[in-house]
Amino acid sequence: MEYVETAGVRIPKIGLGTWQNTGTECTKTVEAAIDTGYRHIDTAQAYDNEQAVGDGIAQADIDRESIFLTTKVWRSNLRYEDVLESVHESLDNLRVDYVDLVLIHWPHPRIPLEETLEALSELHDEGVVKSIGVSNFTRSQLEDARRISELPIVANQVLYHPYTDQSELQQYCAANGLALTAYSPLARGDVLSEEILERIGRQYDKSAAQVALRWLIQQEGVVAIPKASSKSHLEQNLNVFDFSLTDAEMTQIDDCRGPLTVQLRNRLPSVVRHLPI
Ligand code: 1BO
Repeated sequence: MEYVETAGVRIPKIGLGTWQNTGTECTKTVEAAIDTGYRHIDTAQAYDNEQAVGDGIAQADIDRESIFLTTKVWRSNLRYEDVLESVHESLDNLRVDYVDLVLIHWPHPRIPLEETLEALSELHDEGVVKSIGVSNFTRSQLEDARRISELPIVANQVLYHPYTDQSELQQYCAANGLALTAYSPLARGDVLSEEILERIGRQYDKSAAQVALRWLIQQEGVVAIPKASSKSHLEQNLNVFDFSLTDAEMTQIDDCRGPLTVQLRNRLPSVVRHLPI
């Protein structure tokens, strides 16, 4: 495993994304992922799967300290007291004494960041939150968070895959030593039949998915959290540290834009970001 190191925090470059994976299926996936070698698990209170994730961690043969565990506070819970309550509820759901990273899941246009960040800082002082970050923040929102926060903002988690352009945010994060975590790194399966990725993959005996993940983690500061449920996909997604893409291949993938439907779907986070709830 390789890591992104930021403000004294070591984040495994490949983690397990659990968005839209719930119940027993989620528990089995988390347990299988840990058995396969994953040491980074990503959940959120809004995913409605924290208990299932906690069960998976409990059932796996692993010490809690060996896992980098992230959860998120949903945007309707960003008032001071609500943050405290939400994180404590997450700890109960997950049945852990602390989480390694808590993210503000989406920015809220009407709740001051000062209030949310102060609550996160209190949770850090309490010892139940080891580090904090944000998700779905634009560069300017991220700059505000960094300016306001007493604690380092260690990561911004955003939609990022070969059909999105996050180059400006990636450069900003790299220049300032933050992790940029890519959710839906395989574009919900849309990149699996991308001809450019398949062609590059043939040179290395890798799948399109592995090339897409490699393209992400080969960029400075980038972490990817692909979702998978079968043992073979879990293994494949983790097996991306034994080859490197050339600069020319990285550029070819930078230039992929994908079908129009995917391009339109990629605009969703920026639309949702401005909704009050
Ligand atoms: C609405 C959830 C997006 C990924 O965390």
